Amino acid sequence: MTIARLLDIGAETAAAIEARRPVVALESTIITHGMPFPQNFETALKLEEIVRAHGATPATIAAVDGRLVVGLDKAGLERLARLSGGVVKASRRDLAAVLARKGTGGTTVAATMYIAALAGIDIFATGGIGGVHRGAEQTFDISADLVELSRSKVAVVCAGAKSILDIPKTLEYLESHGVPVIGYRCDEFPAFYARSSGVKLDHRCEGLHDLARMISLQREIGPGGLLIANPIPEAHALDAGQIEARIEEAVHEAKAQGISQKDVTPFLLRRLVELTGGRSLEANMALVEANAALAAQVAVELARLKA
Ligand code: PSU
Ligand code: MN
Repeated sequence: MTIARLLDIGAETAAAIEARRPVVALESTIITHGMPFPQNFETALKLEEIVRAHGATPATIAAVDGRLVVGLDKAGLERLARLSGGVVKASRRDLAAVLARKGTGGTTVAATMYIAALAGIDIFATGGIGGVHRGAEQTFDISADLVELSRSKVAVVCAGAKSILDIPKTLEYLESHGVPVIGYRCDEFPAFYARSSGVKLDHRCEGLHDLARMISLQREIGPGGLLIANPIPEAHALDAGQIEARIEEAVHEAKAQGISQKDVTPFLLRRLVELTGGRSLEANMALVEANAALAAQVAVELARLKA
């Protein structure tokens, strides 16, 4: 018996995987810990709609009642959205404990990548990945997302990492662990709310075909996946200086309140929404939608390459 016995793959997702049609995985910590209700539910539905509109099948992944579900239905998405904050944030190391108690939780980028790979899904869209936190030289706080990128053969489309993190250290870590980082039509790693971070990338890609070829070759080279950085659409980008000041404030508060470990990222995201009067939430929604659209287009191209 393989680990596949722990997966519940939705009928539509299973049919698409079986027929080698394009599928895009979506994470669920963004639903349970990344956005408030009801924007989290609206975004979850919108992402699925966008993936479909670009010719791929969406598969939102989560832990539900002790099962690893791949391809949540609308009722499942709504239930998770309403549980916002009141449910486990499940990274890879939490999966066994959550399943043992028949628990429910939003899966992080790390856990979602791992489950997507088990299900045979090659590409995954999210907003921002976890990374090396500011002050990591003291706290050692480095997201399991980075480790998983070096292990699971899944391409992750993100809008970079927000500067609640230490972006140069995050990129150093990915380099050490052999994870390719490709800028989609950009030369710098994007900073989530802003289109650039000042940190140069080694590889830039202009088109979908080129990107699909890189993903397909990285699948052969392995052992891990690949990170595609897609800057937030121009119209939704926030002023880098202004957001930076709010981030400093939120990071300072987290420290003062003794927020640590897995609570750090959700705390900072929540505080930023408050400190920016909702502007950070709006930007977050726009960039994750753009990532879903790009991931779906790349998935279509990848399926074509394989055929
Ligand atoms: N960054 C965001 N939104 C999010 C997250 C990160 O802008 O929702 C979530 C993702 O699920 C990511 C997780 O995998 O937080 C990283 O948490 P940590 O830093 O504790 O590894
Ligand atoms: Mn952490």
